[in-house]
Amino acid sequence: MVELHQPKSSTKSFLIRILAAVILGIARTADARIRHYNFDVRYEFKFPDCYQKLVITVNGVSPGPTIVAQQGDTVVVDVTNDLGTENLAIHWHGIRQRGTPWSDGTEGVTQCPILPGETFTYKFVVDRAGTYLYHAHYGMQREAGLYGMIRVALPDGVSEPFAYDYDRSIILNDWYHNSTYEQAAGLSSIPFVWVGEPKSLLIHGRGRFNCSSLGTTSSVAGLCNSTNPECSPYVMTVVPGKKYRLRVASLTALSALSFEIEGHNLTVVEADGNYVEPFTVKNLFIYSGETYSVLVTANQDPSRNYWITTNVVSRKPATPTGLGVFNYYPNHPRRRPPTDPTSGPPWNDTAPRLAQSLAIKAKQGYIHTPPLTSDRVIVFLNTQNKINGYFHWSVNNVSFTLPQTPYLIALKKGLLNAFNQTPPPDGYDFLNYPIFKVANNTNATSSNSIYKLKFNTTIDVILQNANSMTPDTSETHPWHLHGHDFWVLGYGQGKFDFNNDPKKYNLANPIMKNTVPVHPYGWTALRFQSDNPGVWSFHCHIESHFYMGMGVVFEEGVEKVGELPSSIMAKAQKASTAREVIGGSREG
Ligand SMILES: *[C@@H]1O[C@H](CO)[C@@H](O)[C@H](O)[C@H]1NC(C)=O
Ligand SMILES: *[C@@H]1O[C@H](CO)[C@@H](O)[C@H](O)[C@H]1NC(C)=O
Ligand SMILES: *[C@@H]1O[C@H](CO)[C@@H](O)[C@H](O)[C@H]1NC(C)=O
Ligand SMILES: *[C@@H]1O[C@H](CO)[C@@H](O)[C@H](O)[C@H]1NC(C)=O
Ligand SMILES: *[C@@H]1O[C@H](CO)[C@@H](O)[C@H](O)[C@H]1NC(C)=O
Ligand SMILES: *[C@@H]1O[C@H](CO)[C@@H](O)[C@H](O)[C@H]1NC(C)=O
Ligand SMILES: *[C@@H]1O[C@H](CO)[C@@H](O)[C@H](O)[C@H]1NC(C)=O
Ligand SMILES: *[C@@H]1O[C@H](CO)[C@@H](O)[C@H](O)[C@H]1NC(C)=O
Ligand SMILES: *[C@@H]1O[C@H](CO)[C@@H](O)[C@H](O)[C@H]1NC(C)=O
Ligand SMILES: [Cu+2]
Repeated sequence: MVELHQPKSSTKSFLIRILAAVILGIARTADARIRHYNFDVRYEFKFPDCYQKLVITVNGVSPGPTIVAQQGDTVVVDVTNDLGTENLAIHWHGIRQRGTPWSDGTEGVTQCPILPGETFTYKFVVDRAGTYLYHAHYGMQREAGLYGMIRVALPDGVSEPFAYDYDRSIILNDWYHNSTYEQAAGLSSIPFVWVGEPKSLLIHGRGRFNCSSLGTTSSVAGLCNSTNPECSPYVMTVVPGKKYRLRVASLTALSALSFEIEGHNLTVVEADGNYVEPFTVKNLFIYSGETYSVLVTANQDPSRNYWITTNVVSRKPATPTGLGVFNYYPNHPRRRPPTDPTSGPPWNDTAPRLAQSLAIKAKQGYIHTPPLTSDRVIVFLNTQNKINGYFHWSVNNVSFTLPQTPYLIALKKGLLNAFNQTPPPDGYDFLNYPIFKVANNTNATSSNSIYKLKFNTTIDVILQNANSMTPDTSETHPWHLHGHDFWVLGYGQGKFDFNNDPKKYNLANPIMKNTVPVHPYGWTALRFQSDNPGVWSFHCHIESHFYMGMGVVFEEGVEKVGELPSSIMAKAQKASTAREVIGGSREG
């Protein structure tokens, strides 16, 4: 195959290239492999930040093993729930699941949970090279440590539009010491107990909590042990002069982060699996659910090490800087950099974060232009509310709750009683809603109703931010769409202007992403094609916000979805279905 890439005659080169592309295309299909993984998911005592906690591991580790595949491969993951007393579901974040909507891993939306002791098989095609993630999508389980990376390589003979010597990956996270159960209980209590700021920031599963701050008792008992090797800092060893592609992802529960490698610039080349027109930053702002590739060259004084740091932005930080070591070979990996680590940019300065969002454009030569007009515009105003005295987040005054029966099953089987059939509102009275004022619309409604989209139409979504119930507070919310990439048409400050802002949309080279921030007191405009039959969640990727109702669900072309695998149905349902099949009253 490789010889075909070097046409002998330049006059014929064009035709040969086309021929080569065709043959390679066929070869690729023929070469597509099955990548089989077994995931054993269980609780284990770990010390990610030196403090002992029950952590959900995959095959003994957190972050879990990286799934490595090539474009066009089929990934098969047999997930065994060994959590003992807890349900489970795993979402493959950024994988569009075309033709396999039941493998999206969103409990309550596309499947029933995997029960303790069960093994569930996820099977899907990775149809595009790039950097993706996986993580738990049941309750607030992701926060307990079930997350990892998916790296999809280009087909043989195709290369990236940028050069590098080595490929490295890290996932950033924030870390709590309370269990997800304590947090969930606090969030759904009167009085409300907020989860608070994280205890530490992890760089690829490693952080450092100050054990001394707990007094001596816990150290003596070994519950907080600063010499535990599990919490020694993450080290990235580099060879002087070499260029690295660093895939950086964030799966924080709460925090927006600034990521830096001391003294080194970062050139952004990929975002959520899409090529970016390269631009250079000193610090990369990254929100939960996003992935980036940055290029970094080890071109500084090689006689020392440098800090890798993460810092909280957008919320007033109460968490120490996350630390790793950028280790120039042959310095000792544990050699402390001679400088003090940065505490990051001012947490409350939105301008550079908005500027970075605006700087992310699709790379020339890799632009998928969006349809120039849309068929439907949905405005999502996010507000904080109270419902019967409980704190919630709402979208257009509706706080999302999951139904008992997953939507995909309910819709395919015509179970009209499974969820509220009244569609939620397409907008809000944005002219009259005071986005800069403390939210006073107490008593929103809770609902599990969904947005039904006409199949294969162009949908615009305007995310509108507002003040929460706390004075002078508007948070950054990273919104993640399942089943799709969307075009990012624009960002703005203040209230979206229906008459003028659409004229400023970037229709020439918008980046496509699956996760995007809506900045404080700002708006973000997205466009996507409802061309993937299934039921797809669209929600804030902050774990506690989603838990408190900050999300919606889209249905599109569900009638085109093939027969559902019985594995996505609950044991009880399976049993009753089996009984009915025996009785001849329902198809399997
Ligand atoms: C969690 O831990 C903190 C101590 O760091 C505590 O103040 C908070 O109330 C706890 N509870 C919940 C439900 O988050
Ligand atoms: C750790 O906590 C102790 C006790 O509160 C304090 O004296 C010390 O300065 C802290 N260390 C760091 C690195 O913050
Ligand atoms: C702390 O961890 C070190 C290294 O694993 C171990 O040798 C030591 O016994 C631990 N200390 C306590 C109090 O458990
Ligand atoms: C980083 O980029 C800035 C702005 O382009 C430039 O001034 C600076 O010299 C660069 N630093 C390094 C270490 O390359
Ligand atoms: C950030 O907060 C500080 C006080 O903590 C204030 O002095 C500063 O003006 C604020 N900056 C912005 C951009 O709001
Ligand atoms: C909100 O609900 C609470 C409790 O259900 C009720 O007491 C209160 O009057 C309601 N407030 C408004 C503004 O409807
Ligand atoms: C609540 O908001 C409405 C506008 O939506 C406004 O008319 C009213 O004065 C506000 N009430 C309070 C107590 O702020
Ligand atoms: C939100 O819903 C509640 C309860 O149905 C209602 O009282 C309130 O007026 C609604 N607020 C807005 C801004 O539509
Ligand atoms: C969606 O519509 C476009 C243009 O109208 C068409 O090319 C495409 O095949 C359609 N896709 C599906 C999945 O029906
Ligand atoms: Cu949010």
